[in-house]
Amino acid sequence: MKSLILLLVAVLICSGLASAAIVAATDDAYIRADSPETVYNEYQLITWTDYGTATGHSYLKFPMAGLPSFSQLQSATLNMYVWDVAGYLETVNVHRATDDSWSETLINWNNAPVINDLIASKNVGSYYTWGAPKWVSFDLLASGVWDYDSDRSDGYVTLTIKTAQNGDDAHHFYSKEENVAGDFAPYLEVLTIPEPTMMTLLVLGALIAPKRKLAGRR
Ligand SMILES: [Ca+2]
Ligand SMILES: [Ca+2]
Repeated sequence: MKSLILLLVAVLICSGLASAAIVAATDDAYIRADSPETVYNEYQLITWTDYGTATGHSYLKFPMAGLPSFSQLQSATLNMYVWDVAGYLETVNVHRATDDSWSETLINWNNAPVINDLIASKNVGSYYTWGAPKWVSFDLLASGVWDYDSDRSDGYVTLTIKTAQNGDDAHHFYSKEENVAGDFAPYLEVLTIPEPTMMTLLVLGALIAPKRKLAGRR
C-alpha cells in the first residue's frame, strides 16, 4: 500500500515536470496561382481560394532536430496570428508536406512542394465572425495523422495552410518578416513529459533512499 502511494506521488510529481519547447519557423512564404513565378517571402501569409481570380497557399518550415520523440509528447500546436479575414468561409486547414527542400527565398507556385496529409482544421472565422486580430492555435496531434517522428528524423516539418472549401475566402496571418512589433511571428509549441519509467524510478529512489539511510543508523 505504501509503495502504491509512493508511485502515485511520483507520477503526480512527474506530471508537474512537463516542459514546453517554442520553435520558430526557419522559412515562411505564400504562393499564388495568378503569379506562378513570383516569390512572396516577406509578406503576410495568406490562404485563399477563388478570391477574385486567385488561389493561394502558405508554406512554413520548422526545425525539429532535438525535439523529444512522439512517445514523450503531451501536445503540439501551430500558432499563428490572424490579422485580417475576407469572405464567407471560416475553416482553415493545415496540411503536411513531406518535401522540406524548399526555401522561402525561392518558393513559388510552380516549384512549391506537393501538399500531403491533412493534419489539422480550425474555424478561424469569416469576415463576419472572426472579430479582431488574435492568435489562433491548430492542434497538430488531434487527427492522429501526423508522422511526427519521421519529421523529427529528417530534421524539419513543412506545413501548408489552405482554406477548407472553395468560395470567396481569404485569411491573412503575420509571417516572421511582417509581424509589426516582432511578437506575432508563427511558432510551434511542443509540450513534453519526461519518460515515465525513468522519472518514476528517480523520484521513487529519492523518496525511499532517506528511509533506508535512517533505518541503517538504528
Ligand atoms: Ca518569410
Ligand atoms: Ca520532414
